[in-house]
Amino acid sequence: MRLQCGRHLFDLDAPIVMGILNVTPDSFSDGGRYAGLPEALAQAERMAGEGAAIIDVGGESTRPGAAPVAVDEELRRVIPVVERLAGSLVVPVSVDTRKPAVMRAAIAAGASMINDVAALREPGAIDAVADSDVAVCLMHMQGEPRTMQQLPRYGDVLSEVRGFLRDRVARCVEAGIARSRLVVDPGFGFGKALEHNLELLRRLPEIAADGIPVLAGLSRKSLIGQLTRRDNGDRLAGSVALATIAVQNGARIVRAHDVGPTVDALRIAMAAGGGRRTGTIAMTSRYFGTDGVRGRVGTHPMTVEFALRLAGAAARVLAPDGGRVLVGKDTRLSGYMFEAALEAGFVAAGVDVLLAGPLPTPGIAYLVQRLDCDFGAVISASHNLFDDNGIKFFDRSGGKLADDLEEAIESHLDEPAPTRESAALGRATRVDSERALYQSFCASTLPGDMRLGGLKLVIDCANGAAYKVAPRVLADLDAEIVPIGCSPNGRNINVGCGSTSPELLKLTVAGVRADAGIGLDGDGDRLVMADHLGRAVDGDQLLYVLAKARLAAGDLKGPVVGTVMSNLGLEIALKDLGVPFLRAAVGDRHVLQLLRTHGGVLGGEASGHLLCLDKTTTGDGLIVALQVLAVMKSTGKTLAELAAGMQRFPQQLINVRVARRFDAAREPSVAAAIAKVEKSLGERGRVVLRASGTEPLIRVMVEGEDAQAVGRHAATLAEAVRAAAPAA
Ligand code: 7PJ
Repeated sequence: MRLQCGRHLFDLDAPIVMGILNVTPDSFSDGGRYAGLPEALAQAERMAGEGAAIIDVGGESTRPGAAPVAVDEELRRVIPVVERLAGSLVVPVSVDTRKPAVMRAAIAAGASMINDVAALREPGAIDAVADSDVAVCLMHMQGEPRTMQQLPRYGDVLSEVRGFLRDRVARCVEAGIARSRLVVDPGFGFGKALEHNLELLRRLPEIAADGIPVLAGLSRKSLIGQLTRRDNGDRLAGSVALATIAVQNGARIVRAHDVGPTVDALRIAMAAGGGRRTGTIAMTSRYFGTDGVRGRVGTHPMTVEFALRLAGAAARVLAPDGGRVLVGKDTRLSGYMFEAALEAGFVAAGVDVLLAGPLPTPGIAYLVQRLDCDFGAVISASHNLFDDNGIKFFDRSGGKLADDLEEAIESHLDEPAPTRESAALGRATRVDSERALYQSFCASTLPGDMRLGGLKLVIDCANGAAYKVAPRVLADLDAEIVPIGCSPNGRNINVGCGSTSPELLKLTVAGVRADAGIGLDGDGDRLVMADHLGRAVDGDQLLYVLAKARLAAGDLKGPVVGTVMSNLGLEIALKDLGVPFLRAAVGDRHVLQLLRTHGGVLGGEASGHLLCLDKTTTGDGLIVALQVLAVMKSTGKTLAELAAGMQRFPQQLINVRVARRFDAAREPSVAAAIAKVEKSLGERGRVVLRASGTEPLIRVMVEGEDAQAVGRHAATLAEAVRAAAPAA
């Protein structure tokens, strides 16, 4: 679960702590100690040092009975502090305010989050934050601070609080605030009696189930006094206990005065609970996703400054005593910037840099090993448009970094990039001619001394990383080539061409009467092909063509591996050949895992991310295309003829948006509907229900021979899911 927080991006898989900085003269828990600018700065730095991931600055006391503060007074208290903190702290700054004018001024002063106890209900508050990239915390409160604790009453406190938060989230989303910017908070102590607070804490998982990160503010609150009879200055143990329980019940952000002890407690809770990062807790943002660091260029973490630190951190972990790194990229304009930043960071850390320039990601994976480098770095955002970019690393064998190495790199990311003394710096070299090593490797994956003379091929490189290598390899093998999508200008990667937009490829193949078309994506790991009639041949069909040919040649090992979304036609066609077929979860790493477990060599997804493990260790679009061309060449058949043995079944996918995620297939009514559809489809049809990993969506997929029946069944099941979904 991610939270966008200004230019920061939090991965909330592990909880984080928000440190409280009160700059009010009357704050109930720290009595105005941080009202002066120097005291406030020192306290913020202390909390960041103890592991606070956000600092929350508040200039209006909301303690029960407190009187409101005038706008000018609040601005005077808060804005100078925010300006200073935003300019000097590494962690983002949040501002605790209800006033639109303060929100606007805070954002202008560099705040990354607005924490509003009134959930943006003041007129103008939504507008004040909508047109920015700050995170927003929406809190529930009954009544007003002055009177709220007098006689709080609820029918069902959980439904009321949750209903309120859902409504506020919906209004924010309507106003254009992305869900990825929102946080919700039940507002402990805000118009709630002890029993309400305890029930909300117990039932926090039900609020967290909505999929918006939950913030819990329990630190030093009066419920601790009610339970322990201790006054304000003596509530540390109670606060830490409540923070731990909140996190175990699904809170992702804990607001705390005593940052150090809270961080310790959460670290232990996470380790004991067997969180993914055993023994550690991410007290700063986690940057590495499944595909390295990704994002919008110019927005954290895709900035030049971050790339420099990333290089420094990677060098510390992957080449601590100096060594050698290979850096490759695709064709995005921002590639120049990130390449230079990585080069500087590596050289400064004493690592020699080989700059490969534009080269497919699988080409870098190959050359890291071939050129005996300690690790590799690729600058690419794959099939995304040019204004995104990403950085990922390979280990010395060209494989993905192990989790513990990624975590070690992350742990250095808040440190400045190291600079060694001048005698110990690395050197940088451009390695243009080494590209030929990868080209010959690609050519060597063809059987014997096969060449491609006599084939006319359209090659579409998506204006991306393969634009030099792919046409060169094919032409050197004597194919007649018609290159398209081979004129990158920094902005046109994946625009109207390549494997994600195959229309141009299909039209061109038919138009120039080519034998086949090859469409790669921006970083060259995905492939779609077109037959001589200009019809697309997708990943499932290519997998079938390769499996059949390998079977005939006697070198098909293990099962073929697809995913739960692979077309039923592939399964049936392979069954007819007597080839075992297994389905992995969606995602190339799951396919790879299953192939390894069962000793298979062929696998992949309809999107064209295919693996031929007998030829190469990673998904390589060009190498897979060469394998298909080899089959065409050796059988003398057209791609259309080769693919004809597999009948694609009509598929219908419906995404059903639900109020919160649930296990749809377990609901008796849905299960009954599925059973009915499955019975009517028989052996020649399939139903898949999957919950989206990131959104409250249930994906309903039906496959069968008759497109109309498939559409009807899908609609019926979608309706059954909708009817069974928990109420909002
Ligand atoms: C909270 C808050 C809270 C959020 C305060 C105090 C009183 N913001 N601001 N949640 N409490 N989001 O710190 O005890 O619980 S002020």
